[in-house]
Amino acid sequence: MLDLTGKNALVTGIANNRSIAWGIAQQLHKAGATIGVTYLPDDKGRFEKKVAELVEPLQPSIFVPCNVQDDAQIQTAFETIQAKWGRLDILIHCLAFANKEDLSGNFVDTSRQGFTTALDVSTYSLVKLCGAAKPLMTEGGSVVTLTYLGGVRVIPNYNLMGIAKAGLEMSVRYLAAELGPQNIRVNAISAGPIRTLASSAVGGILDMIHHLEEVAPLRRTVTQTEVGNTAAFLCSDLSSGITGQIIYVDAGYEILGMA
Ligand code: 0WE
Repeated sequence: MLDLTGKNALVTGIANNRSIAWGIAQQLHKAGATIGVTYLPDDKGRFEKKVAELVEPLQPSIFVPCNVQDDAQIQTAFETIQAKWGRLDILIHCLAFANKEDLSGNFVDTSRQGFTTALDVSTYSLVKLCGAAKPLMTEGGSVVTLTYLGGVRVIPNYNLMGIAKAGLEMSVRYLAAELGPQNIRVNAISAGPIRTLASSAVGGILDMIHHLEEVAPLRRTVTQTEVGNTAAFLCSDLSSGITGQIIYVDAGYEILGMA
């Protein structure tokens, strides 16, 4: 049975009710986990209010700001976890950002600043959060991050994010190898395209989704709940032998050669 009772789970990357991170948080909660949530703070606190209202039904015992570009915020967030929970079991990493101009046009035009920012937020943040989580995962743990096929194959316009995801997937393997002896497992879910705040800002996402509905083996896209259920599996003892893996939750699209 999938049972996460008694486990403390920190979920990053909830922006609104379409966020994949929100789908994951709900499924972890359903399986009995205690939920902690981080949010990206902004000047007016609008984001904080919105996310707080959304996650209220899960009664998160931790709700902390965490801009992963700021080491001090990461440190403070994990001090809160240490103080409130003492132990962390599950870390969900659902963070990515690239400047909009770097998600279209020519990849060769990517700026140094844009490259640095995208890899800082989307790739380095996993390494940094794992480093902060490690001392708190005293009874082992499970780390799950989100990736995309554009980190393995060339997908039009994914451009810089593809490089960030390739780095993220390789980070999963190095982290899994290094943290394995402490029984901390590290895996990624490669989700098919889903309409979210991030993807909706991308031109042509609807055409991509319609194409997928025609060619993917399951003839449909996947839902936040399906990604959430796979995350719950990866966080549970049902997956105790799995680490360092990239699991595709993409209605089968990845297997195709002429799609
Ligand atoms: O990883 C992603 C989205 C990542 C993302 C999206 C944005 C849009 C708005 C990162 N940074 C930003 N920055 C913004 O300003 N996906 C897997 C969704 C996605 O994004 C694409 C896709 C798909 C699918 C971009 C181009 C082509 C396909």
